[in-house]
Amino acid sequence: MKQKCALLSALVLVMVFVSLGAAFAAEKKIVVGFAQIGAESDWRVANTKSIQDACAAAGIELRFVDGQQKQENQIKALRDFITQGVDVIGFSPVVESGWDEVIEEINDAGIPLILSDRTTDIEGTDYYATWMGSNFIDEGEKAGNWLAGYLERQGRGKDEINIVELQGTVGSGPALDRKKGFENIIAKHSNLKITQSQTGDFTRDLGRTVMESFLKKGEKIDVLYAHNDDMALGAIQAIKEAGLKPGKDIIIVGVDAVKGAFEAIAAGEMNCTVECSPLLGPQFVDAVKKLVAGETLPKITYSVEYVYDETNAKEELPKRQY
Ligand code: GZL
Repeated sequence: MKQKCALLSALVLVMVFVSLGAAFAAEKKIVVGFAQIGAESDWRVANTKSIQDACAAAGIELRFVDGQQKQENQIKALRDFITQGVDVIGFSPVVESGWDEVIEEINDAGIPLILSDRTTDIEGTDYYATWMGSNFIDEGEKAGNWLAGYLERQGRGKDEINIVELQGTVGSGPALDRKKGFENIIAKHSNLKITQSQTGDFTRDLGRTVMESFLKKGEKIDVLYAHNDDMALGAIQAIKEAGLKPGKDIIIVGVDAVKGAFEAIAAGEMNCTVECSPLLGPQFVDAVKKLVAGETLPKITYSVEYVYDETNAKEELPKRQY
């Protein structure tokens, strides 16, 4: 009899501990450290909001650092996350190179790493759990193909066309690959030439300043290809101040598909924007939860994206979230 009571009380004790453990596990908040690039563009602001909103909705504690477009700030934030022992680290690298050391420290600490939006030049894919974002070469090719088709439709398919290019942040994945993708297409059309190309660092102000310098050269400019809409919108100001009609005297192609680009296209001041979705928050939270649950994720997940111009921008504008 006594043995039965002892067994029963041991069983009850075990059940109490198990349920306490489960309750604790259920209670323990997931803590994520996210080292963001900065707030350089409407795209980035929307990207940050998407991640913050999704983490808040999921009850995830987000420790968010704005790197102000400086690599050293992001590296410091990543090291702080390691010291804090967060559950998962998220990160969008401002440039491709210079991350080897800190990434090794993250791997040595055994903290899963999610790469969001941008890429690094580190060999292989073992150093991160998953990458989510856009195919930047594809975006450059979409821009080039749209331009070639538009010129054809305008009866200018054989004209000598001078293109000026506003590049994104020097050394960043989107700047390198959007240039590469666009040039893949330009190479197929001998009448299309990039005559001037300079970085505008993805910002509106610099886009405007560099466009002013392009215009001051006095060379014929038929097209502006900007690696993001913010630089295109800044350049539109410079084109107007030079007494020219943006969207007419100079064809303008951007990337991101931010609201300002839709408004400019609807006003006839811009011609095309290639979508690059910043709304990665829900995908990011889904990946965090799966990693914490011990699941393995696909190494790459591309966003589904479209091209907008005067044929569809007006109708799409009211639906835009960023
Ligand atoms: C692209 C993203 C780029 C945007 C810019 O995924 O990294 O950075 O195109 C932003 O607007 O600054």
